[in-house]
Amino acid sequence: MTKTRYCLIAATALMVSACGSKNQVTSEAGSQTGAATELTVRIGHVAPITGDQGHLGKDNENGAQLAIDDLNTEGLVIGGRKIKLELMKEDDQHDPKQAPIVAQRFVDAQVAGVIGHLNSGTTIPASAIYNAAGIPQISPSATNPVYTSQGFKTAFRVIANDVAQGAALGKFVAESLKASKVAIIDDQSAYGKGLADEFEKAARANGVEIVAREAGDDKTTDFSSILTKIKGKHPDVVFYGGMDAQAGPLARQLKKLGIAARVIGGDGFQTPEFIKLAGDNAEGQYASQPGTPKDKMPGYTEFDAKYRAKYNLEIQNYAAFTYDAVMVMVAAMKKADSTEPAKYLPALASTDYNGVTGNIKFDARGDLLNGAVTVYQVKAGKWESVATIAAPSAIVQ
Ligand code: ABU
Repeated sequence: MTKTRYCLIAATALMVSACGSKNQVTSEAGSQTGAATELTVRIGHVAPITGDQGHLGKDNENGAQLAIDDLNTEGLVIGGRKIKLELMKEDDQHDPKQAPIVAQRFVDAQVAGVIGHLNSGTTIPASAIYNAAGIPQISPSATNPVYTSQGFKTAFRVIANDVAQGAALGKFVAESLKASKVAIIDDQSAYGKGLADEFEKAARANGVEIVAREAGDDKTTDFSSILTKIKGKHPDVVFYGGMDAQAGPLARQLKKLGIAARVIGGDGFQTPEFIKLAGDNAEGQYASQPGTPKDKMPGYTEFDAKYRAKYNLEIQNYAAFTYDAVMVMVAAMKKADSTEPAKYLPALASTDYNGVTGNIKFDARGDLLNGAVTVYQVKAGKWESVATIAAPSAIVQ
């Protein structure tokens, strides 16, 4: 009996806990052996659940679980079978070396699809493994353009990429902040360095002088030597390409060193955690987030209330994007009337779905079409949207 790429487990007294059992089906649900009427279909979710990005990873995982719970409550029938969805949860610790190991675990478990990874640095190496196995992957948060530039038909994201984000930030710094001198620091990750490169290109094209380009890494929390170098260059703005666990201390240390420059960066630190970590220098800082302003997203207010009620937590960042990613994947399964990757993949590629975050359609590479970028500023201790910039192109050339 040939194994399918997905795991269907009979939800009966005969239920088993792993694939490779006699309860697996060979093609569509109708060929399953046994008396089961409900089938369990596993979807993988992966993000850093432990470590300094654990709050972000858990936020994504919570968003995915909410979608799974909503879909199970709604009741799914696909291929003539009642379907119960199950989220297989993994932690890649935002480690590019760990990502392929987790990806192989999903392949071995024959998941129907993967939601993740959170980081570009993990999403990119893992995507080759999913592609080789024919398993659809939707990242809710990885924004480096390389992910969708590898020619993989299995790779999608529900968030605008960093070509769009870097261009929007470069334009904002020049036109809205009227900055003439900018210092750039990145964390040398695929995301942080990639976004900093895109920002640098766009800022220069808009007439901004780049007075310094420095780098820490994705564990750096002491920026004193970098900031001491930068201080003498008198930047109006310090751009940081990286995540909130680093951007928060960076903002705090700027003030301590008497540097008056504003901090600006991308979605990696447009979080409540940044505000907490930046302490008395959070106020007035800027960060962008792909998408329209959250309070204008079609289902965001309702989603936010549901999330808070279920988890007693505020959303960190990508929970709604992750919710949409699961919904888009399952909508494709429904449209194809199959949970088998090879069968629902074409339906996924032609997605036209109105989600919590907006309309989701993919271009030929799997990038979100028409993704806008919004810039937020911390005002009275909260992120408030201050500008929305239409993406010039969501496709890297
Ligand atoms: N988009 C920012 C955080 C995730 C990443 O792309 O690495």
